Amino acid sequence: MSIKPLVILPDPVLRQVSKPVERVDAPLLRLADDMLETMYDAPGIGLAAIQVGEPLRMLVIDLAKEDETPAPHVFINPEIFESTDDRSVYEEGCLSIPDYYAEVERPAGVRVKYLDRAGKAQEMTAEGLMATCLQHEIDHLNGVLFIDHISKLKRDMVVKKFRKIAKEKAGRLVG
Ligand code: GNR
Ligand code: NI
Repeated sequence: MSIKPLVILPDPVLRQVSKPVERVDAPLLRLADDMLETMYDAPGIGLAAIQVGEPLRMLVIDLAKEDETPAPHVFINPEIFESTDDRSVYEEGCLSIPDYYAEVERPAGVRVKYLDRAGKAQEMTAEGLMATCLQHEIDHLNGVLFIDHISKLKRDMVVKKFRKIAKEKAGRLVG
């Protein structure tokens, strides 16, 4: 297993629409394990493949607290087929937008179809943080970031700040 570098805003890779997984095979499961290891290392509670530069429709989630037994979930080709009308607000963050947090309102519950690690079709009904996290990750598969759900003023400020950081980093690399 290996920890992979994270793709950070404003990298245009984050805006790609990921492609469906065609077969659940050993290299794909290896990628899932690398994503879990990368997520635990960060640490984060979810990660989409595009965040490690792989434009595939796969995401991992583990909501277990640090003192709890790990509960890794792998979702391949996930699709939301039902959302509740009632909404909930969570303070979200993203490993691709380090150290920035903002409240986002989303449907409070979702039902998701996906393939598991065995390539078997599954359904999950999710509420609370799992529902929010699934929506945040499925957004990544479509090139959407949580800052797309906040005001344009705030979003423009965040993007500007991360552009500046990227420029400074590029400058240091050139020396
Ligand atoms: O680690 C993460 N925490 C988080 C908190 C609230 C809502 C969503 C998330 S997902 C995020 C990891 C990440 O960037 N996944 O794409
Ligand atoms: Ni994210």
